[in-house]
Formats: sequence, C-alpha cells, structure tokens
Amino acid sequence: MPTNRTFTMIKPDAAQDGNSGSIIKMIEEAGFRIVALKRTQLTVERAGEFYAVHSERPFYNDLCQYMSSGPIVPMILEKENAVADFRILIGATNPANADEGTIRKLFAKSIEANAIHGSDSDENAEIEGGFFFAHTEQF
Ligand code: RTP
Ligand code: MG
Repeated sequence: MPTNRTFTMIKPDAAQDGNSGSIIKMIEEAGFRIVALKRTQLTVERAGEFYAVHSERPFYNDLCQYMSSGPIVPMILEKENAVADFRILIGATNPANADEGTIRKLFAKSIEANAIHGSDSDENAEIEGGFFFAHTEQF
C-alpha cells in the first residue's frame, strides 16, 4: 500500500507540561515516520490563519489565544493511511469522549487544551504541512 502524509502539532498545554517526548514516542511506536519536526510559537494572527476554517465558531477567539499561548511542536508524518490512522491514535476532540490509550485520553486537559492536532483530510494535511515547513525541510 502507498504511504501518505498527515500533519500534526503538539499543542501548548502538552508542550508546556513536558509531554512532547512521550507523545512523539507514541507516534513513532504506532508506525508513523517523522518527515519534519520543529519547536516554534504561533502569534495570535498566525493561529487565526491556521484555524480560519473555524472563524465563525463561538470558540474561535479563545482557540487563537490558546494556540498562541506557548510553544508548539509541529510535525509532518508519513504512514499507510496516515490521516485516518492518526485521528484514531489521537482520539476524540473532547478528551472525555476519547478512547482509552489515545493521546488525548492520556494527555489532554479539556476540549480546547486537547494536547494535539491531526489533519482531517489528505488535502488539508498538505496545506497545513506547508504552513510550517518548506519543501526543503521535509525528508
Ligand atoms: P484539531 O483540528 O485541532 O485536530 O481538532 P479536531 O479536528 O478534533 O476538532 P475541530 O472541530 O477541528 O476543532 C479545532 C480545535 O478547536 C478547539 N475546540 N474548542 N471550546 C470548544 O467547544 C472547542 N471545540 C473545539 C479544540 O482545540 C479543537 O481541537
Ligand atoms: Mg480539526
């Protein structure tokens, strides 16, 4: 089967709590290959751009504040069926509904501070990866 790519970022709550290493270990043990990785911080404007699809939602302003509140760890990942399998690995948006053993069940604090992002389609994975990484940074 061909591999494809997804995009993820460890969100400020998990990065601040020192959980990046544990989360990256879970990602690699689940069979994802890291294609690109860095630690960086979004401005509130860049967070707004990344989550522009949610600009009409009531939680948008809070989300942009939260996502710019501290360092994040964006990554591009590769695996067979990467987008769908990664959504299973991270679990439901609200950690109260996340399955046992998922990253959000283990590390998320709330529906907003939910530890990690995962792209929802191949098309968005490409766009989101390009938001953080030049092609010369993807191996
Ligand atoms: P993500 O895009 O971050 O992987 O999360 P998702 O697909 O599971 O959830 P989505 O609906 O795309 O929402 C994006 C992020 O917005 C925050 N959120 N807050 N307060 C709320 O009701 C609420 N709902 C969503 C979360 O950080 C969510 O991951
Ligand atoms: Mg989403």
